[in-house]
Amino acid sequence: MSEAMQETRTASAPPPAHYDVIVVGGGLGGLYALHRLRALGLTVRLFEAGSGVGGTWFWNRYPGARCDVESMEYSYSFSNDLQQQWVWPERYGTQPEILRYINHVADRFDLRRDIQLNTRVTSALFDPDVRRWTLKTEPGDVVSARFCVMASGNLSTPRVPDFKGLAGFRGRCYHSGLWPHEGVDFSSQRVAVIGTGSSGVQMIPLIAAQADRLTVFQRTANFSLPARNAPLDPERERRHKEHYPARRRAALETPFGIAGHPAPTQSARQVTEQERQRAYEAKWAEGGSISFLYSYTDLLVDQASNDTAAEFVRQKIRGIVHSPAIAEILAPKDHPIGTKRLCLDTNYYETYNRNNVSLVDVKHDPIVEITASGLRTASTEHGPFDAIVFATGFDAMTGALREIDIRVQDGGTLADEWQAGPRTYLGLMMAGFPNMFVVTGPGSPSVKTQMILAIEQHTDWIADCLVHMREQGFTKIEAARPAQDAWVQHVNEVADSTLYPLANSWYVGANIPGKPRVFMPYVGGFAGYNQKCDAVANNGYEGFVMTT
Ligand code: N01
Repeated sequence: MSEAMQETRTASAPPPAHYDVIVVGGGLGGLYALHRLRALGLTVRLFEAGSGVGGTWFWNRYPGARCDVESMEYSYSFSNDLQQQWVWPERYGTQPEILRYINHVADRFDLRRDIQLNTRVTSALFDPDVRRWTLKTEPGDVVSARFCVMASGNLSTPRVPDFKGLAGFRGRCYHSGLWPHEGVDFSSQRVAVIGTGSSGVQMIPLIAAQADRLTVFQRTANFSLPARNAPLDPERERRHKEHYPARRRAALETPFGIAGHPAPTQSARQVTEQERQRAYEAKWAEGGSISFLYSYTDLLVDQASNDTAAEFVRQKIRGIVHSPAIAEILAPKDHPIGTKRLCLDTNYYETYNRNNVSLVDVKHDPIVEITASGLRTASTEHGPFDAIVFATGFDAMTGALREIDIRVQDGGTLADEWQAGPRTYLGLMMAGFPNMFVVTGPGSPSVKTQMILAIEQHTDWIADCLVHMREQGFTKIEAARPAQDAWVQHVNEVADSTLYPLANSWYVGANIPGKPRVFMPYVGGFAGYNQKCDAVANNGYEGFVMTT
């Protein structure tokens, strides 16, 4: 495993072509993997397509981009010094602030010397005879490694729908996930935004405030709750930091990987209408999505209970938006609340009261084509527009991995293997693809949790596994197909016992035409999942096959 360990390098020397581990992706997952695995004495090289580290937070620079998990939670826990010393200015971190934090981590832990930027991994080929992966990159590197750790992200493949006429649009086009680094000034412009997921909901109020006119094209109305962002109260910060390690441990015992929200004890159906209203009002005033979904035990599993929360939010929308007709378009009625990613906003619904903002319901009046100067729906010509902003989302969870030509010598590709939907064992490995780990892959809680906690849990598991292999003299590990089949079945059964599959969400790939409809994240809760991973490891890596 450690044939490259002895090599010494200087800053100017070309990197060696053989490593113990290649990490793909320089976001929060990849950086922690590099830090953790290098500390084991392994030679590690990290490839990142962008010109800087940060992953999601490097690319998504649209106006208003901000995390919807509170800053004190959405941060690394592996270094107590780091979490004690870093000061988050606001309740929810802005994109520039989070990127600053990530860069600080890269410097503080001296990660940059093993990171190669501007390098997109294009293929990975496993040779069973030598038990090594050979990776090729877009600038033309050819490197080999015993192990690959794919930290290529769950929401890292931006997607612009294949609209007729798009290439002929004479104005500027932007995607939320590929935002120009220098920013965009929409002053005096007529702007169209397509998409009202988390990205659209965050950017729309800011673009509306700057642009001359904004037209929003909404296909699915989304539920959004007030974030109630504010400067972080120093006393609250002090109290949090005083118990930081204990809070992090407590987070491991929760379904969403976030501590501080007492688990509900009652069904929404067990209490009176009055009591429910009081509870929802309190959560609405507090802000945040976890707290709201945690109002009752069964909001995500019982339609009638869910209806009570959904109706509460619909009434709020009707109360905020002055035009009853617009309020009805904005009030979601086609999916249970929380089954698409619940958005958090600052003045989202209020924005539709501005007289420079209009809303087009493209579910009932679909976009037919982009014209040279605007956009045509079935009934109307919209525009002219100076700019169209696509807040149309990502090829989520599988896109980044499927884009790399991953294959085993003389075998099929991972993309072929996943034609009917992703298949993994614990979201960590794929049967038939030895020595390739995934950080927060499909089949793990990933996007349904506090992502950084999920990243640390996965990476720690991978690190422990590599130590075990080194100690036992194993050079190859692979997920066993029966274990993977059983896990995939379990992931589906758990999802089917909830309301999640009722929504056309990116969790099921519904935003990508032709993508198989498979529920991709594991929604059985982070705590149980973590215990399962520990049990597997403690049981001799049950379900994995290791060979010397
Ligand atoms: O993407 P989305 P996103 N015609 O897929 C619409 C994370 N995130 O970038 O719902 C017309 O959610 C699409 O309509 P529909 C977070 O996990 C976090 O906003 O498919 N419309 C939808 O309205 C989030 O869930 C943060 O019917 C089309 C929108 O585009 C995930 O990233 C911030 C269309 C896409 O919404 C993705 O969010 C931002 C078409 N052909 C993102 N195709 C925070 O932490 C798509 N749409 C706060």
